[in-house]
Amino acid sequence: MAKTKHRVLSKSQTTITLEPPLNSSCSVPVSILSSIVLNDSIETTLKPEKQQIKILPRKNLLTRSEKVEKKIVANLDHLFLVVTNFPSFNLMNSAKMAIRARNENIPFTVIINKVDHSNVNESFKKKVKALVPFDVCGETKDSKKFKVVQVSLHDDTLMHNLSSKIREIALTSENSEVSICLIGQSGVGKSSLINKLIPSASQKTGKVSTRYKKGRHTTRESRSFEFKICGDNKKKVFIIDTPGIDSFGLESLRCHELAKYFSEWEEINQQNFFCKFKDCRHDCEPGCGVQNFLINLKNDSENFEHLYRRLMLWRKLMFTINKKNVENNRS
Ligand SMILES: Nc1nc2c(ncn2[C@@H]2O[C@H](COP(=O)(O)OP(=O)(O)O)[C@@H](O)[C@H]2O)c(=O)[nH]1
Ligand SMILES: [Mg+2]
Ligand SMILES: [Zn+2]
Repeated sequence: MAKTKHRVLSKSQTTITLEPPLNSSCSVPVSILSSIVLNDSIETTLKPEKQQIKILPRKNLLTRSEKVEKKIVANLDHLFLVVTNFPSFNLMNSAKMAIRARNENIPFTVIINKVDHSNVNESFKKKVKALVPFDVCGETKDSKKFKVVQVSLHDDTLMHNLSSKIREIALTSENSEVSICLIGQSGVGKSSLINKLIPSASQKTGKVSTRYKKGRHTTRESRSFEFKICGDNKKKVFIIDTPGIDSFGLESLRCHELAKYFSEWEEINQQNFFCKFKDCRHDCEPGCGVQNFLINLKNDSENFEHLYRRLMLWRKLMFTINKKNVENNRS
């Protein structure tokens, strides 16, 4: 019995591309096709009279929810959360993507693209930092996982930095095959970046409407491309393009998912800044540990601002969850 492992390189509603391709006598049954997700590992077993196809267990799965949950991509080693301010930046939407990644234990890097554009200014870059967890104890192992990289399609040095980042992720990974997915609103430049990194990719790119500052959906199909890292041929790196996600939707978002993404509150509490209340809003409650910690940072403007923005984002997300709960209880 010959067993072969295949990687799903692309997937649409009706078609699928596998690497290595299926044996000519095999096909993927429609019943399985709908369960397959981009970057799945599929095992085929050729028996004399029939074929067997199964999806191997996933190490993680990125989903978004509208009315129903939609699976985007599986088995990621790293996520590039691509943001820019042309089209306009949507913090809540990006935060939702980051929360999902965090909860699936997928390390992510925020990629600020189009730094050549005047909208991508310092105040915008500060806003973006709210996506990156605050590092309570200095350079911890975890904090290294969440970084911000600035890039522009029109700047070779910055593009080189992005390639180096990919190389670093690949070389520090224990896996021989490393999958990195680009995710973000449409028009942020995901496909353009991939085309620049892997010229053979030739992904379609779109224009950002100046009037609405919104990107158009040009990438309808998700697709994975092999990225060659120089000097090391043992590692296989796959860079994955996804369609723009303008509404990530987290209808099913729960408080415990927020807790994992905002793990700094727990860390602050462990450093003796205990909140007195179990359900503290970290607002103006007397004796709130997070507020006390924040006050202690007053002379450190950069850290103060970062933590303050994280706090604001957390409150906004909590507010959304609580509002939803109240609405659900009413109906
Ligand atoms: N100014 C500028 N424009 C860019 C940059 N990267 C991409 N774009 C433009 O942004 C538009 C949308 O790009 P696209 O790759 O289709 O975005 P996607 O929807 O995220 O895949 C295209 O017109 C690109 O030329 C950049 O670094 N700077
Ligand atoms: Mg695209
Ligand atoms: Zn508190």
